[in-house]
Amino acid sequence: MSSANKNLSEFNTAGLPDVSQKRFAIIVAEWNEEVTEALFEGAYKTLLGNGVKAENIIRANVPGSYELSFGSQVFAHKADIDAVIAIGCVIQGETKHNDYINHAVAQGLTNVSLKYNKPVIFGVLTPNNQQQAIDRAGGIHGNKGDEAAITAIKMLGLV
Ligand code: DLZ
Repeated sequence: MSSANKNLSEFNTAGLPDVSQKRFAIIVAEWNEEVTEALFEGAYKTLLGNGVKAENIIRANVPGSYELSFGSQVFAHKADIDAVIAIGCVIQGETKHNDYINHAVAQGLTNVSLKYNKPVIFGVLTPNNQQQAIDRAGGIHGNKGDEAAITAIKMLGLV
């Protein structure tokens, strides 16, 4: 199902693991800041709403989505971080830069997750235009930040 037919803020929370003692890092790309701030807010509030303590949520900014892999690695490497959520928004432009960034970030985050055996969540929007991004950052299709937070919590149930 594409996100056009799904609300990213609606999920089944039955059976989520207890994450009251878990520590999360949220890495936020500064490009498309209006969107990434809304995604961060969604992720942060969803973690709090599911029992995570505010002092156990660490935020770090990186310049753009391309830097999310390294930013995530820095925190995944830390023994006291249980999961990392990478937040970004890469909007398709006149050139193919978005393809290069999206593929690099997807691969980079996967590599970090497997290297450190920790959930590293792809909270990156890859829309065709600004409106599609807004629709998924607290708009008509919900908030991908919410979805990323729930995904991190669910994955911690496996570790
Ligand atoms: C350069 C660039 C462009 C054109 N577009 C975006 C974007 O839509 N979203 C985003 O997060 N970052 C973008 N960047 C910046 C790159 O991610 C990166 O920060 C720079 O290429 C420096 O490495």
